[in-house]
Amino acid sequence: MPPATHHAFKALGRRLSNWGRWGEDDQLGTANLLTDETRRAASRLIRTGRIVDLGMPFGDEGPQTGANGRFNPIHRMTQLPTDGATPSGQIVSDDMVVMPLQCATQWDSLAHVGYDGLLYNATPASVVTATAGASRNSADQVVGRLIGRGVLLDIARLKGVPSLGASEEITAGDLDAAARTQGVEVRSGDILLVRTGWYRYFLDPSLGVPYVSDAVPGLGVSCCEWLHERQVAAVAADNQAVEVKPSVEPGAGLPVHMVLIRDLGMTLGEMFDLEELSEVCASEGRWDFFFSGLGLKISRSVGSPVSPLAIM
Ligand code: UVW
Repeated sequence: MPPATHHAFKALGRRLSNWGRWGEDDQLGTANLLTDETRRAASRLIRTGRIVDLGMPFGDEGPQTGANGRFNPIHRMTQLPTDGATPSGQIVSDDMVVMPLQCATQWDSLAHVGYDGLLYNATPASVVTATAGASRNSADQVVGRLIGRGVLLDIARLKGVPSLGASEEITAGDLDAAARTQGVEVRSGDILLVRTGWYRYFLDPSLGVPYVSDAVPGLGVSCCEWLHERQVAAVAADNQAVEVKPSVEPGAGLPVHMVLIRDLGMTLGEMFDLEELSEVCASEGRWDFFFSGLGLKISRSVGSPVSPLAIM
């Protein structure tokens, strides 16, 4: 295997880099492209008011297998209405949850992935510590801003299949073809949702294909430049990692993560449920909508659970 420094994605990352573009102290990356103007324009896309829920349930029915320290949420009660009543008769239930922030529908922050010791905007990886979490580029910096024009590119529909195949790569050409076929333009400040169809394996385990595994379809490296050229603010998909696994570049790990998160400063959304949205968009003949993806502002976190919505 060549030394790590020779991987092709690094040259691409250098070429597309947004480091310094919004200042040396910037921690928002391409979320800077979400402005008052993009939010105002997105609000005008609400026509019927119909909500399409794009999130997974956060429960023990989640997709995690225990691999990589990721498990499904553990929900416990901390107070029960049968524990006792106040003199007025008041009774109370409280609860708590223990979960990895990467366990279900989630945003990856700009502290989640880097390479060669650096995170987005030349931030040293040492800003993430075991006791303090991420003192820069954390999820809480950005997740309160992820709202705007959402666009769905439905690659499974484009290819006429319920789901792309295991390890099937989506190329920039596929994104172009989907946009052309659907008659939608991807513009600066959009939050792009890409449907592979893989979510069906989470919804229906009887299909016998693991939803979380090392062989999933998703974006290939050529999509990084496509997203950069169109000035996309954030990208999300219905699979585990947004990108294809394993990567086409041998030994590269997660090159799309590394280029998008570390070099472009782009927040990634994973495990979005795009099944109903695909049907609604097809039946309404429109592929853009008001998108709300506000995450949890967990201090110094590197990821955030999210319950995203499309409002039609
Ligand atoms: C890794 O597996 C590193 O990340 P993600 O969950 O974002 O795919």
